[in-house]
Amino acid sequence: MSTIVVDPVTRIEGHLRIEAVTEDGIIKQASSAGTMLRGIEIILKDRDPRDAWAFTQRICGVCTSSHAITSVRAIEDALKYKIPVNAHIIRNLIDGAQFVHDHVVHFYHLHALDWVDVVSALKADPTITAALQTCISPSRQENNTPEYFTVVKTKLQTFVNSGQLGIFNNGYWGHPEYKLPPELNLLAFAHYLEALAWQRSVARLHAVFGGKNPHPSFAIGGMPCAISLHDEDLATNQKADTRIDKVGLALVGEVIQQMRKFVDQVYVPDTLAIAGYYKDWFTKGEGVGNFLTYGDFPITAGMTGDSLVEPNNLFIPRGVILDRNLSVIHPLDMNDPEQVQELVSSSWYNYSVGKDTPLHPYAGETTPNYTGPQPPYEHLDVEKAYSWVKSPRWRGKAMEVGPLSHVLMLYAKGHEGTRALVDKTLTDLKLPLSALFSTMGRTAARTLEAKILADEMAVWFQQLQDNIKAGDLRTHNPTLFDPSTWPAQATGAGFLEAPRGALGHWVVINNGKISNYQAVVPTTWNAGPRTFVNNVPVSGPYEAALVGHKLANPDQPLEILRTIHSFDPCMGCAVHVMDAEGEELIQVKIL
Ligand code: NFE
Ligand code: MG
Repeated sequence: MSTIVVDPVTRIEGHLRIEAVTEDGIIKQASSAGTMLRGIEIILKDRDPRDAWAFTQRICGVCTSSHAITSVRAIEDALKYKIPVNAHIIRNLIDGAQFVHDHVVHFYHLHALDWVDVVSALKADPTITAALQTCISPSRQENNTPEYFTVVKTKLQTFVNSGQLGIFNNGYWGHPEYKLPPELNLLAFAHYLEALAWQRSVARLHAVFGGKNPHPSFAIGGMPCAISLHDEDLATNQKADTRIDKVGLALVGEVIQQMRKFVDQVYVPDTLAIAGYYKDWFTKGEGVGNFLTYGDFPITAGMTGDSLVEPNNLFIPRGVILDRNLSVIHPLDMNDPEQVQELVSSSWYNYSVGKDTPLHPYAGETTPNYTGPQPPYEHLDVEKAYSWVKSPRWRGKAMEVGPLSHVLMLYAKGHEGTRALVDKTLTDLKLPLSALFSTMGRTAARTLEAKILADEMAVWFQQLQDNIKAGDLRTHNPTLFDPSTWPAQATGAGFLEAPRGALGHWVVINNGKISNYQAVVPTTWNAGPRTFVNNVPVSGPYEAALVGHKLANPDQPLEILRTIHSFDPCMGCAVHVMDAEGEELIQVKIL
């Protein structure tokens, strides 16, 4: 028996430590620890609920708009503020853009290097790479020539010759588990560089609607956007005296096309090509086998007037799938104390009701109580508390959230586009449906949902334009915001699907002030530590997914990175930081 420690796991957001107990190179038990504390929930106490969105989006530098919208929805739910249909559409577009942007960045800049050996690309023949590009993405008209790939290869050679690999330093280059031919490695590296420029450009959609990115500006009661008042503005490119004028809407349309093109011509074909070399990873990293979605993207077709978010009218449906059984979708109620709970059995927090009593977020508590060893330490005490992340549970069960849950829920509900895309992908790869329950299945699901949502964004954008042309210009309800009209007490739950999965905020308002605020976040669901039912451990998704991995070289635990990255961790979100004492060393220790 030996314990492998990876701390911090890199190419993620925030600070994550994995301790894996191995026997004969196979992981028998894994412990997932968030090693930094953040206290947004504490900061929000006694504040004006109208300000909550601005604070909560500082939970994270990645999914800033996700927290903002979720927070606004929680306050709107508490105060029964309905919003206009155009505001729903704009929020759909903002969240959809967040998914597509984030998934591409995750794939190329955070996860691909687990599968792509950058140094091997130096051996590639650019002519073959160009042919490969044409083969896997025939519709791509640019950046597909031998000359282009020669330039990329020279760039890479210059970089390597400089001896300063920078962000590629400490990669496990040459690891026997890298299986791609040099030409595919070069292709992926070229797209790594292209995706850097692409992501900067498509972030402009958030700036049109939210003023800036990250941390766009929002407000309760809709979207603070004025939409062009005149049809001719749309037609003639004349700048109107409004903030979202022709230029803004045209830019949104352009960005959506830019997103769809990159997803269709680069991201999807690259994922399929890479996955074809790693088919064994469609049977590893299964995880807990339970999947949860709060659901999101209000269906705006046919919607008129003002409305709250209705859980039964969502593009990604709400529900729970248990034991990989797609034939039953269990209903989920976010207000039911039996259903959404957070436990701190293995976390560095105290509950006034005792550490082993689960709490629903309305009654949630955030009382830090660090009981771990003082750094520098060799091990965490994984038999006791070992993480700043709490453990959310649905009826006591650990749930995976995120792209795989979204795609499975759409598939289980019979969404035609999803079914066609998933079935075609599996047929092309000659894999059964069960292949989705895996590390590579999770990664492929993220790619497929980027396509599903990018395509849907074009539909929402058309609806927005149709509404404007029909004279419905409202994005905001100006009669709201008056605290003198609020009830003395109110509770509200806001939900959203973020790129990493189900995000919920719960707020309790007393006499115009926040008396309790709890965010239960996607990475908390996935990264949370063990809980116990009748003393039997219930592992979270990260921990469960790592068990059974065989490490080809324990000094370079690439397999751990592959499976952890397949979830796209965001520890900033998970623990909601800055602890000046935090461990900063990049280290892999074999103890
Ligand atoms: Ni910090 Fe976030 C997303 C939210 S995640 S990135 O997606 O909410 O755990
Ligand atoms: Mg929380």
